[in-house]
Amino acid sequence: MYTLLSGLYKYMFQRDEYCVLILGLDNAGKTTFLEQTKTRFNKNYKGMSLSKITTTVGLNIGTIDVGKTRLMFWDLGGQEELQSLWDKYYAESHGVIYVIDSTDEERLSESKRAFDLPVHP
Ligand SMILES: Nc1nc2c(ncn2[C@@H]2O[C@H](COP(=O)(O)OP(=O)(O)OP(=O)(O)O)[C@@H](O)[C@H]2O)c(=O)[nH]1
Ligand SMILES: [Mg+2]
Repeated sequence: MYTLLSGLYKYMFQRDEYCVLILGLDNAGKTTFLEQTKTRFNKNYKGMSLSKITTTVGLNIGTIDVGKTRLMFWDLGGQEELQSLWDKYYAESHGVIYVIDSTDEERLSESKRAFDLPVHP
């Protein structure tokens, strides 16, 4: 009976939660993407002015609900000295969004190198 009730409770009230990493070079547009996504999916969220976004040192966390699913985004800083921190988060994440500034051709190969960074489990 307990199993049945707890199963019903979970079905009714619990959301599936997934963590998604947002990675990419500094200035690629990760935090801007996250702000835009939050504004789009969270009805009452008054997005911050995009011009106020400054480079991320550390981590921004943003959450959106899509149906019964909750997505938690971890937006990490993309500066070179922060890239070594990316792999600390892989194990906890369910997916990765890799952001590339397609107009910044000069940094495309740098972006590829960062994407290929070795992962240390
Ligand atoms: N025109 C244009 N500018 C953008 C777009 N996305 C981001 N930007 C601008 O690019 C700059 C960097 O954006 P951020 O979102 O801070 O970049 P980031 O990837 O979070 O950078 P770090 O936090 O340093 O890793 C800002 O001046 C943004 O306004 C876009 O789609 N179009
Ligand atoms: Mg940022």
